[in-house]
Amino acid sequence: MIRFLTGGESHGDVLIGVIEGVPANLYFDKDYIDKELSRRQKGYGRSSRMDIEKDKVVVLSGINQGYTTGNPISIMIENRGKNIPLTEVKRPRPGHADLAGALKYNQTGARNILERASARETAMRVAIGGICKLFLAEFDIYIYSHVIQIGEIKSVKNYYNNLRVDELVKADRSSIRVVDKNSEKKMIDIVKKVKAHGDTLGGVVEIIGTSIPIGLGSHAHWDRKLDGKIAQSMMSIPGIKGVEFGLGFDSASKLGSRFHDPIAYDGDYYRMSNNAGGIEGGISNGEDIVVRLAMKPIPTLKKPLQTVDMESKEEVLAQFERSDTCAVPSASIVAEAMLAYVLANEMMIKFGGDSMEEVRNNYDYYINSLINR
Ligand code: EPS
Repeated sequence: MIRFLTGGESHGDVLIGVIEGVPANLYFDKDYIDKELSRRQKGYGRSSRMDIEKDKVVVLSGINQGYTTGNPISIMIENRGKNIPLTEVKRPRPGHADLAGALKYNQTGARNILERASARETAMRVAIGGICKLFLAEFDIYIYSHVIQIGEIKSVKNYYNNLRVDELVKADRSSIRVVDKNSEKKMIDIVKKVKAHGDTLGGVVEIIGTSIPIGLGSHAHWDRKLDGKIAQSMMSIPGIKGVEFGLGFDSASKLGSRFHDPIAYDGDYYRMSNNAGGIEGGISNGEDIVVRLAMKPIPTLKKPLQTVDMESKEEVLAQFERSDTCAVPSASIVAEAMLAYVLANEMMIKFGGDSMEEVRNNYDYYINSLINR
């Protein structure tokens, strides 16, 4: 089993991560992880904070001569944007953790809450997800993402419409992580317009995992279901309000005969469609895993909504702090990281071993055994 913890505040000195359970002898490609960090920092609509941060991972433990040792891996990312005066926030922003957090933790203001609730923490998740991606790549499992909607503008391409999986690499070349050029321009224009009005925007991202073996997760108990675990991890990303698998909410209006994916055989079992998004009964069925997330608009508004001053109890306008206009492209990278973590953990639950060689043997044995089933 792989588990991880993160620590750190948005404007504190560092972010810290500890990941435990990664087998020994996995090549730790630091450049790859740093590239993952820079992918998260891009994206049209981010705040000027992204010009300040140049996220890079520093390894503190668990790696020797470029390879994992099987010990807990401790890593750190330095915050450059830390020298700003951190005044107390008494006018909590609707949509943030500010008010509920301050009341729950018995604080007179929201500063200590928002410093941790900030999406800055997701930088560390991307670094940890990067380690998980390195592990998954050893089994040819890859994870992609792209933006399919910003505000009301929808991309003409998504997994179920006009998209080939090999086109997904194009998302990295787009500042808003959209594969279709026409939609890109419209999305950038709408973010620009909304920013000029002091407002914010959300959107929808699609995450796709490929070459997933049959049999991750389990139907046998509620807390072992793969879609349940992925959904929890996705909902933990700041700003995410909805998650769906495959055709998701659209499946509700389809006939069973039109929705379910017929089974075929060509030496291996496969599906003639993938409306289920690669998971049936809480178990991966060997098709691509397709997850979509709806992200709400960023709650920090230049034209703030009404709130209540926590001291005077007067109705006032919410505090404005430097923030993003739209962080949907970044959320897609964080979602890749979370999917990578859940899948790496599931791989270890099913094929677990203390070294990569042992995991590989267990994996190969299982894959070969499927041929006669
Ligand atoms: C965030 C506000 C902004 C974002 C930040 C998340 O930071 P600041 O308040 O310093 O301008 O840039 O995101 C990151 C720093 C990051 O690395 O993603 C917030 O309030 O959640």
